[in-house]
Amino acid sequence: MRIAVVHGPNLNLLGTREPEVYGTATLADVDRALEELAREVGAEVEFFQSNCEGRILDYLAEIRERVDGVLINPAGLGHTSVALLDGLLATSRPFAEVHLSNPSSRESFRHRSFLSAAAVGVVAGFGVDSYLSGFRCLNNYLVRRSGAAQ
Ligand code: CA2
Repeated sequence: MRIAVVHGPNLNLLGTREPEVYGTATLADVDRALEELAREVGAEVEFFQSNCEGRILDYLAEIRERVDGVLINPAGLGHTSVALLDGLLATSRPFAEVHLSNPSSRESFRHRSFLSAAAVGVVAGFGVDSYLSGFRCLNNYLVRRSGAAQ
């Protein structure tokens, strides 16, 4: 399976600020851990981060043909963007939503996600482990689904 990992706005700052909320790992550390996990489970992975919503939408439109699923930390866009939901749906590929922190235990404006209802699953609150669990679960889901389709 080939999975695209998308990191939303400001996640490039990971490990540099607010370590009490988001931990000390950098985005490069997260990507390295995912690369290692992908090798372990025999999956392929590619990464994308942007602070610009339009660039994320363009990327989603571009990967449609080459990936089987999308793992996304939408960051703040998850709470605000119907366009991001539409972009994910337009890929016609299953996606999983992950968050480092648990948005449900934070400010009320973080409680709503435009993506969650359309996601295969959501993992939140476990720091880098949210990404790793989300990746493993999404890969298992895609493998099972491809077997069932044959
Ligand atoms: O917990 C998460 O992963 C979030 O998606 C992170 C978003 C936040 O808006 C969501 O509610 C939950 C914020 C991403 C910004 O990341 C930073 C990392 C380090 C320093 C500053 C921002």
